[in-house]
Amino acid sequence: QQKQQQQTYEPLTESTAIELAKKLNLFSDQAVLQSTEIGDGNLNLVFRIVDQENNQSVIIKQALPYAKVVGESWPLTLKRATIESDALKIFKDIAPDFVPEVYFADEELAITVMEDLSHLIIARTGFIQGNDYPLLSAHLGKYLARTLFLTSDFGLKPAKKKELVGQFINPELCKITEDLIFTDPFFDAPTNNFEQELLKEVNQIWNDQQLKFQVALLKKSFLTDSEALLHGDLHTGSIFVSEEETKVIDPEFAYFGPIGFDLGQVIANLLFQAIANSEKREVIYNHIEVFWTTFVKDYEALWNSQNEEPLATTEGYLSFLLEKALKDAIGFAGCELIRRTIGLAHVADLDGIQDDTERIEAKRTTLSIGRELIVNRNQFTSIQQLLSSL
Ligand code: SR1
Ligand code: MG
Repeated sequence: QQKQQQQTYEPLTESTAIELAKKLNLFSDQAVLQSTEIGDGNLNLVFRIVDQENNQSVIIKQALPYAKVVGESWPLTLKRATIESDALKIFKDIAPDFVPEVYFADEELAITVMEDLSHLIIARTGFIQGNDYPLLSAHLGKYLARTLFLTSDFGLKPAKKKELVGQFINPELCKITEDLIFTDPFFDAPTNNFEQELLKEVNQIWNDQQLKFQVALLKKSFLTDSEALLHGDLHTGSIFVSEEETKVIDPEFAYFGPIGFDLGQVIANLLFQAIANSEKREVIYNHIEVFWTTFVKDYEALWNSQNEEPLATTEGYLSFLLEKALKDAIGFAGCELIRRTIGLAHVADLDGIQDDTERIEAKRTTLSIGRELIVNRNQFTSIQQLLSSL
């Protein structure tokens, strides 16, 4: 009976988070703990628990049974907490430098207790404050080469890959992406959110059959191509950084999908910075180029050294796949650019532009680049070609 009571789900408060930390023996019995709710995302509670005297701290992340960004009217599975902690553990094994450590997870309470990364800053926030993170792009290229190769049919034995595909069936979170990225922005859906000044451009999108046909193909790829275990929501709000370190957090949208999806989200979220600040364009384009070339170099090294697929040595196979990943990434990046401009969930890079005329102009540019990337993605054969077309 007592165990059952302890295990019943209830949203934590700052004080019950301290009680939980004590119950889990995360700190010494005598520790004086402070707790602050620091969650600024769309979905979860995040508590930072600190023992100042002993300079120790942990993060307790808890899923809410609804989407915080909308409210209790949008119920959401608690199972995403387990998807997230399981994905973090797998990614930590594969790419240890770029993933926080999980200390404890509980499915019933929907919590993950993990390493406190408060010495770092969320990459989107840091960029908006005018900072740059010279190693970020190479780190993300390395992280994705490892996670996307080592969880694919090239890096895993067939039975293990299929077992993991089953473990990471994530229908509710995938449905959010299917709706918010691939569907709603292309129709007059109630979830959409955009300034009236953009109505002309938005109507053009809703009536653009060529664009919608290409979005349908990208959505089909997202629905059906189980290539590797994706992070699933790899925007710059899911990345902690400093000048030396990069840590990828929040993989609650993880599932087996097309590798271009994670790659494209990184590209799009870097592009928001280049569009919002023309003086940063060269720096950001350089990040995108380094990101892609590092990904290709490291993926190629893994392909040549750790491949489980006998056909991998077939001439032209790797270059075909990498070219396909680039085209897919460009298309998915285009979808991310459009949905963050007119869909439900926006980005502070654009919304934070104070001057109305400048902000609307930046959003028009974003929509136009988004369309070009989606419709023309198959014409690009190199990242340099993409960047010089922008
Ligand atoms: C209702 S969730 C809205 C967005 O926040 C998440 O971080 C995902 O990007 C999702 O699309
Ligand atoms: Mg998130």
